[in-house]
This record gives sequence, structure tokens and C-alpha cells, in this order.
Amino acid sequence: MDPRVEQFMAQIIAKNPNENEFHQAVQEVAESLIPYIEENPKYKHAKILDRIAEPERVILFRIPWLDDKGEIQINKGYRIEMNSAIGPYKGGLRFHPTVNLSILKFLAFEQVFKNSLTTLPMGGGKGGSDFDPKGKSDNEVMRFCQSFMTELCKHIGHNTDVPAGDIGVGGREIGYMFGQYKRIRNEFVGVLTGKGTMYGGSLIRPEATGYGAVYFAEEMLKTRGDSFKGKIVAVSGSGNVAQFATEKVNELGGKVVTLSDSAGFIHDPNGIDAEKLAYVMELKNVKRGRIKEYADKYGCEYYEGKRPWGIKCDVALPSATQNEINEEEAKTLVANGCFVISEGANMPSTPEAVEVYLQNKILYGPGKAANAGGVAVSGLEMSQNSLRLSWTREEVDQRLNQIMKDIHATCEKYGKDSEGFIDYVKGANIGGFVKVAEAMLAQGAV
Ligand code: NDP
Ligand code: 2IT
Repeated sequence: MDPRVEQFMAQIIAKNPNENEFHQAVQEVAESLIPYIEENPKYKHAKILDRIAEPERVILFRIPWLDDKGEIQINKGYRIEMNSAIGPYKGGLRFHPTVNLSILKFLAFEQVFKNSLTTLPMGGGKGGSDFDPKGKSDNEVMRFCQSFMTELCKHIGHNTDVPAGDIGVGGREIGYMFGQYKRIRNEFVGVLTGKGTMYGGSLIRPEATGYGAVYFAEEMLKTRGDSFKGKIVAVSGSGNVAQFATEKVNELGGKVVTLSDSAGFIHDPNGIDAEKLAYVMELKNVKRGRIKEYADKYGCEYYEGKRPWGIKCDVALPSATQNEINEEEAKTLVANGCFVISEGANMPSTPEAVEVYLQNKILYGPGKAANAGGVAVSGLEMSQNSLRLSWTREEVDQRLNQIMKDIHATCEKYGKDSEGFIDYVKGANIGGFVKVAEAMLAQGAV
């Protein structure tokens, strides 16, 4: 490791002990940025990277709620307000039993760079709870969301901090939280994004992350004169991002052959077409069932406890969770001919897996670039709320597509080497950094 990165990381680790995911996210950025900062000493003297790695504010709170048996349950609530240099804090809420400070700090840290890459005026934040929505009734989810927002509403606002969804938080949860915010604060404002279209949500926001990850992959393919036509695609996850990534791949002429959840994955060599995808959406969003049921219905293979990276594919769209592709799986993907990875999830590849992609010079779009379409359309939802009007599907989709092209161009600008290879990790990290760093310099030592 570069001794300057080692030194920087030693103090990050000392200041933030036991936060492994946060260390991982910071180190990846530091490896790209420290050489760049050496060439631009103004950032070094102002300790911009050191400042970016320390949240502006962390809010931790108790969420008591009553389950259906009348028993009191207590969860932890969090909001990390990471950086507001270029706009109000913006980023999702995750409800999952694995949520802790390290996970949310890594996500908030990445969000700062991602939001900057979108070109829209949004700072970075993230929040959530260790609440597990699985197996809970609608009423339990509602009571939990109301208790969560009863505290969170004191800290957020449409001009200060605007949360949205992430794992375990979709349209249902955003609705319950919006309702509670409105009751307590007595204001109807765009304080959350991902809202229903009948109360201020944007068309295409549900689709945006998955569509965006596919648009980004398409841009990467274009650099090699290629397209999605006829490509075999492995997708992980079967939630919001995975569903709409699958829809867009189908539209562009590719074939998605895998989906997964935390229990295992299905392999359907015939492809998950529009009709099968409609079944998955009903299964996951309404029945809230398991992906295994797909294999039972369509008579394909189900692999219990496994991830889909051993399946031969041209393109992989990891869309479930962090660290879901390790070094060995990355080597298997590459050995099987996979040459495009576009990350719908946040940090789904371990550092060792990323090293495999870069050494093999495949087309690798890291999450903070590839999945920025979700937060980009959140930014467009904020604009529409401020204007008090709504744009058509076509208008929002066209803007999303253009933003993904612009992010690709930014990655190319900062990540292309003398031989023409684009290191999208370096490109996204430097490209995301510059605007935030310049804003921080302009605003003084704050
Ligand atoms: P959902 O809750 O809709 O779906 C999550 C999917 O991933 C489910 O299939 C879930 O399976 C699976 N999953 C979650 N945790 C694990 C785990 N620990 N191991 C294996 N599988 C797991 O979430 P989203 O689709 O919204 O989010 C997916 C990823 O995309 C996350 O990394 C998120 O941060 C990222 N992302 C989301 C954006 C958005 O707009 N929603 C924007 C940008 C990034 P199961 O049902 O069994 O838990
Ligand atoms: O990781 C992410 O970018 C999100 N979960 C979406 C954030 C948002 O504010 O739309």
C-alpha cells in the first residue's frame, strides 16, 4: 500500500475503531484521492479529505413501538449527516437487522461522492434502523415507521435533510413516514423522496436505480462498440434495484438469467421475461415471499444459501448488498467471460474483487457512479416539489439517461489512462470529490 494511504488510514482506524465497512469505503477513496491531492496542495493544506471522512453530525435515537401482541419492542435509529457543502443532506434509510454505525457511515460517505457526481445540488447522508421488516404485519411496520419519524422529524426538513428509501424501505414505508412527518410538523413539503405519485412523488423514481445501473453499463459497453443485445446477464437481489434492472435489460435485448435473495438464488437459462418479472414483483412487493417460489413455479434450479456468481454471464449487476462478491467469485466471473460489472448495490464487491476487475481490465462501474440514478431522480423529485408540478415519465427518464451519460463522461475525464483504459473507480472518486472540495474551500474552515 502507498505509505501515504497507510498513514491516512491509520488515523481513520484509530478514530473510528471497529467500523470495518467504513474503513473499507474510505480506503478505496483515499487510494484514488491521495495521489491527486498531492498534485493539488490546496486540498491538502485545507485537510479536505480528513474533513470529508468525519460526519458533520450523527444522530442516534431510541425507537420504541408496540407489536401486534401488545409487547414493547425497542430498536435503534440513526441519521448520519455527512456533508452539506453542495446541498441539503440527501440519502436513503435502511431497515435491516445488520444496520449499525459502520454500515451507515460507509453508505453516507459514499453518498457524498455519488450525489456530487449526479451534478445536482445534494449533500450526503444516510440513516436507518436495525428493525427487521421481514415477517412483520402492515400495522407493525406502520407503528414502527411512525415512532421512527416521531424522533427523526426534529432533525430533517426539505431544506436541511431529505431521506429516501434503501434496503427494507420502499413506497409503503415512505408513505407511513411522510404521513407522520406531516402530522407532527404540520407542513406538506418534499421532506422525503420516493413518495407515491398521488402525494408528490416523481414518476420513474421506483425504476431509477435499476434503470440507471443498466444505462451506465450501456455507456461502458459503447466504449467497446458493444451493446446489451444478446448479452447474458446475472443479477443478484430481487428487490427494487434488481427488479427494474431486469426490466431495462429486457428492453435493451439482453437476457437476465439469475435473481437472488438472502436465502439463495434461482437460475433460469430461458431468461426472466416480462411475464416472469411481473410474477417476481407480485411475489416480492405484495406477497413478500421468497425467491425460491420462482423456481417452484417455473421449474428452474434453486441454489440454497448460494450467490449467483458461478453462472456463466457477459454482464453482472450485483443489486443486493455490500461485500456480496469476493475475490474468488470475481475470478470465477472473469474466467467465465464476464466483462461488464455495473453495481446496482452499494459496495457489493470486496477490495480484492475490485483488484481482480482492474487487473483484468474489464468494464467495472463502481456503485457510486453506476447506481447514482436513484438519488439523481430523487433530486429531480425535489425540484418538482419545489416547482409544485410534475414532469412526465418520458421527461424524467430522458433526464435520468442524460445524467448517467454525464457521470460516465466524468469518470472518463478523471479515470482514463494513456493507453485508453478507463479506471471508473479513480474517475468516480476524483470526479465526485472536486465539486465538494471546491465548495468546502469556498465556504472556509467549516
Ligand atoms: P430491497 O430491500 O428492495 O431489496 C434488497 C434485496 O437484496 C432483497 O432481495 C434482499 O433479500 C437482498 N439482500 C438484502 N440484504 C442481503 C444480505 N445481507 N444478503 C443477501 N441478500 C440480501 O433493497 P434495494 O433493492 O433498494 O437495495 C439493494 C441495494 O441497492 C442496496 O445495496 C442499496 O443500498 C442499493 N441502492 C438502492 C437504491 C434505491 O434507490 N433503492 C439506490 C442506490 C443503491 P431478502 O429479501 O432476503 O432480504
Ligand atoms: O444509496 C442510494 O443512493 C439510495 N439509497 C437512494 C438515496 C436517495 O436519496 O434517493
